[in-house]
Amino acid sequence: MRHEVASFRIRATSYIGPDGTVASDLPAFASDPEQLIGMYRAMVLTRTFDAKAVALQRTGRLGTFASSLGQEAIAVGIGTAMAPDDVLVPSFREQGAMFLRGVVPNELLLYWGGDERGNDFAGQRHDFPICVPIGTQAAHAVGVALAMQLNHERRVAVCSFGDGATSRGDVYESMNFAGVRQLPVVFVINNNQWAISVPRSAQSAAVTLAQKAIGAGIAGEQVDGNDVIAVRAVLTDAIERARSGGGPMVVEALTYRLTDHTTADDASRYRPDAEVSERWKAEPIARLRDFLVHQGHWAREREEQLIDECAAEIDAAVQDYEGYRPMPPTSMFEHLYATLPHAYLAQRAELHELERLDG
Ligand SMILES: Cc1ncc(C[n+]2csc(CCOP(=O)(O)OP(=O)(O)O)c2C)c(N)n1
Ligand SMILES: [Mg+2]
Repeated sequence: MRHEVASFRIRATSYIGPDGTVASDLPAFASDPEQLIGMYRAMVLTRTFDAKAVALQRTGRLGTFASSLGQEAIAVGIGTAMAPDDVLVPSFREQGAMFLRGVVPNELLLYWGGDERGNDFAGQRHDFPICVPIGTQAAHAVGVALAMQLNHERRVAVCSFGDGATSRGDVYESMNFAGVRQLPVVFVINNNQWAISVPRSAQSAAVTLAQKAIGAGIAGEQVDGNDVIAVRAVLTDAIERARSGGGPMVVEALTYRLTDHTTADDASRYRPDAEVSERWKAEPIARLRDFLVHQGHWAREREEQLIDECAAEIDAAVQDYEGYRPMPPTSMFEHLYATLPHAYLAQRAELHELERLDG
C-alpha cells in the first residue's frame, strides 16, 4: 500500500500590487498614515544613502560598496517588524534595517571605507555587524537564538541572506538546527533574483526558496518583497510567533536587484537591460508613494521636503566620515581577538616597525 505521508503548501502575501491594486484587509498599522510615512521616509533615506555611497566609491572616496537599490522594502520591513531587544544578524545589503535599528550612516560609510570603527555601532550594541561571507551569519543567528532560548528571554534573532546563500550548507544546517530546537529565529531570504551573475533559475530547482524550510521541519512562506506593508506584516507575525514559542520561520521576500551586485561589478555583461527596465515598474518606493498620494497623505511639497531632508542627513554623514583620520595599518589586528594569538604578534610588531620608519 502506498499513501501520502507528507504534503506542504507555501503561502504568498501581498497588499499593494505594482499596478496600484490594494487589498481590502490591510494590516492595522497601515491605517495610520504616520506609520506609512515613516516607512516611506526610511526607504527614501536608504536610497539616498546608496546613491551617495556609489558616488563616493566612483570618486575614490569609498571602498567596494553593495547597493540595495530596489530592495529597500525588505530592509525597512525587517526594521519596522523587529522589537528593539531583538537581534538583527544581517548580510551586507540591509542598510535600511540597520538605520532603523540605530546604526548611523556615518558608521556604514566607515565600514565600507575599510575602517573597522564602522562596525562598532555607538547606538546599537547588540545587533551583529555586516557579514560578507555568504550565509555564515545564519549559524551565528542560530547561536544567538539558542542563547535566548536557554536564558528564557522573549527575544528573537532575525537573520537575512540572499537567494544565493540558500544554496550554502551553512544555511541548511542552521535551518535544520533551528527546527530541531524550535529556536526563536526568523530567516529572511532576500531573493533579489541574482547572486552576482548567477540567476535564481540556476540556483535551485525548487519552485520557491521558502520551501527549503519544509525539509527542516519549519514553516516557510513568501512575501512580495517590493510591498513594504506586506513585508512588515508577514515579518511581524513571524517574529511574534517565534517570540511566543511558536518556533522558527523562513520568509522568502521576492524582489529584484536593480543595479550592479557591487561597485566592483558590471551587470550589463550578464543580464539584458530590458529585464531591468521591466523590473523598475515594480520597485517599492514608487509603489508606496502612489498609495500614499492616492490616500491623500502625500503631495509634491512633502516629497520635495523629504528629499531635501534625506540629502542633508546623508551629506552630514559624509562630512563626518571624511573628517575621520584613517586608522594605521596595525589596527587590522585590533578588532578580531580579545587576546592576539601568538602567530600574529610578530606580524604586528613588523608592521609597527614599518609605521615607525614611515614616520
Ligand atoms: C562564502 C563566500 N563565497 C563566495 C563569496 C563571494 N560572493 C560575494 S556576494 C556573492 C553572491 C551572493 O548572492 P546572494 O546570496 O543572492 O546575495 P546578494 O548579493 O544577491 O544580495 C558571492 C558568491 C562570499 N562573499 N562568501
Ligand atoms: Mg541575490
